[in-house]
Amino acid sequence: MQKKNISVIGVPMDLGQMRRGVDMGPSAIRYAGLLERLEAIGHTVTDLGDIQIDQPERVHTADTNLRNLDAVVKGSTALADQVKKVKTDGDFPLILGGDHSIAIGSLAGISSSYENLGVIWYDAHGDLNTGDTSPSGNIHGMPLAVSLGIGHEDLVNIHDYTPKVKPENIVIIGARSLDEGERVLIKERGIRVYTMHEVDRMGMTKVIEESIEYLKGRTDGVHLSLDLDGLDPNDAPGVGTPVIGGISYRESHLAMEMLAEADILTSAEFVEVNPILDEKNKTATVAVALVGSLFGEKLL
Ligand code: Z70
Ligand code: MN
Ligand code: MN
Ligand code: MN
Repeated sequence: MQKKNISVIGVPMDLGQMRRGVDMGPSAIRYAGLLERLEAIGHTVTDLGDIQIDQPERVHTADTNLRNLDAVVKGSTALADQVKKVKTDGDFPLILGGDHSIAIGSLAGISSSYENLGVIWYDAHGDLNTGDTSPSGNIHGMPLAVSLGIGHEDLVNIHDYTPKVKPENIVIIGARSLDEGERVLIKERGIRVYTMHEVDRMGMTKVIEESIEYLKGRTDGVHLSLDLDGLDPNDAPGVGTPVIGGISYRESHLAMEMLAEADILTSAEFVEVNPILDEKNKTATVAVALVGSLFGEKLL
């Protein structure tokens, strides 16, 4: 793979859900050796530090079904500003969460650089809820819908344009927990989804081959949004919403290696690492190992 200028951005965001600790995700991932790992491959890495996110104790929930809405909008806008700067410099944004609501800001900052941004959403969940369909009011269950332009106007209009992605440019991999409203949206908009059924039936090799082929033909850049809960909780226990029956560590490595070989990614984020719920930083260590494979680390 071509050597890249990678800009690392941490987002200590925990306002998109209710478990404390996910705001320490960026620290845990750095502590697991992220920068050294990327530099050892030969990439040039700049750590831009963390985006400032309000503390939950100081946030007053607005009169809406979206928990911490205003503070999430504020943090997402700050992230979008930073990501856009990185894109303008021609560098590769590598964003560390934080809960998955950060994808709202990531995609707002990235997408204006493309006509047809592709998105790989690696996740146990669809994250396609709105304030109306959400069972929880948690914004981390909504970022993909928001990026499609579906949801609260303050979220969909960050950086003053919408939508950030088109439904036909999205591939979801690893889904095994979908709410009713999300199922409806997937069918209505024709979003391509490889649930765990397809992962088991086709094997990860075919899932990624098809995904790459599909996105290559229709997009001019691809963002990987990897929620660690896409992996099986045995391999990635430090997440707020574990769902059994997930993608294995080995399948995930294979997926990252195949994406590295195809060299189609233009940005990536790793989210939902929660060190409080983790076993000796295992999940952050898994995240860093996957980043290594994604950026061209080879066994031999
Ligand atoms: C559920 C909701 C979710 C992540 C859980 C869960 C969403 N569909 N997303 N964990 N990363 O509340 O909307
Ligand atoms: Mn915090
Ligand atoms: Mn998610
Ligand atoms: Mn998830």
